[in-house]
Amino acid sequence: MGLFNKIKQLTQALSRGVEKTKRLLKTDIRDLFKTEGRLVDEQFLEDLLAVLIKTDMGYAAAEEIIEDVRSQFRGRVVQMEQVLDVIKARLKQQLKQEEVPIRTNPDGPTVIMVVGVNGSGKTTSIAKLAYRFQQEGKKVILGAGDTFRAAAVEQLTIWAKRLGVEIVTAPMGSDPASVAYRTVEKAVQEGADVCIVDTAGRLQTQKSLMDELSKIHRVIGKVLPGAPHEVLLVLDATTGQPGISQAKGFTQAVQCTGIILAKLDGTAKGGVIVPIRQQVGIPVKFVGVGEKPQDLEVFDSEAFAEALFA
Ligand SMILES: Nc1nc2c(ncn2[C@@H]2O[C@H](COP(=O)(O)OP(=O)(O)O)[C@@H](O)[C@H]2O)c(=O)[nH]1
Ligand SMILES: [Mg+2]
Repeated sequence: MGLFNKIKQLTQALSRGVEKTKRLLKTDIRDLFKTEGRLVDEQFLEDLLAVLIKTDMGYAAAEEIIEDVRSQFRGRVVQMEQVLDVIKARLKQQLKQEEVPIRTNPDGPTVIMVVGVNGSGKTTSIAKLAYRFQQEGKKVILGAGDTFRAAAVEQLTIWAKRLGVEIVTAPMGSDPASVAYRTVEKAVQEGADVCIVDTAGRLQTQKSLMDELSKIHRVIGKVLPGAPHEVLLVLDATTGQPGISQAKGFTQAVQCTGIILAKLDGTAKGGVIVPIRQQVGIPVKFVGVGEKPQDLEVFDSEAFAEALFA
């Protein structure tokens, strides 16, 4: 597939996820224009800045875009499309990242550990990942490492049954590191391709719970040197800007390798992906766009910027 078609396909896939953010941008920006175009004056730039900030992209990024619009169009009458093109071009640069969906292990199971605060979408994202790997013909094993709540084990067990994948569980209250250990061990023994370990939700400020994550990480590495190959941090897009400090805290405490931005479909604050990209030093690998196993899309910076204005 050519690059153009690939971006087009990714754009279509992402567009339902950014529906709410897109609607906000479209309606509010359109309101700034008349059919005969619009004079780009300071008032216009100020109003445009306010619209951009509403998406939670942050002041710095919005100001950068406004500078582009100012330097290109100030004092001229322009059409909306011209302005949107300038916004898109800058957004693409702001979001740019290496294309690395998932780092796989060529000599054995790829181990993925999933972390984040309570309710961010970890367990659901694991089901989505499992579904995605299954579609690729891969054998998946899940580890119910959230031993904190009985309901959490149950939830993942239901997903495992529905998807037809194996799951390793332990009674509530048991050591999550031992669940992780047994999951990876089983994956190695059974020649599974992918093994995904769930963890209980926690705050980046809870030192002992963050230490527990490091322990799980270490234990996984003992069963399989080099593992985990990915530590995915699940962020809730509806949290908006406060999610940034969460992400920073998590990446400092455990070595996260990528972000899944869940619940993008539920918010008009999809612009939050900009400060996430710029301030948290790890790539956004996937975005969650619904509650079903199919509702996980690969993040692509070009496609994302296109989808916002499609
Ligand atoms: N709309 C929407 N809901 C989601 C998405 N991801 C998760 N959820 C919902 O968010 C809630 C919490 O998800 P869960 O996976 O249990 O979070 P966890 O506590 O981090 O494991 C559930 O009701 C999920 O169905 C998403 O991408 N979009
Ligand atoms: Mg959970």
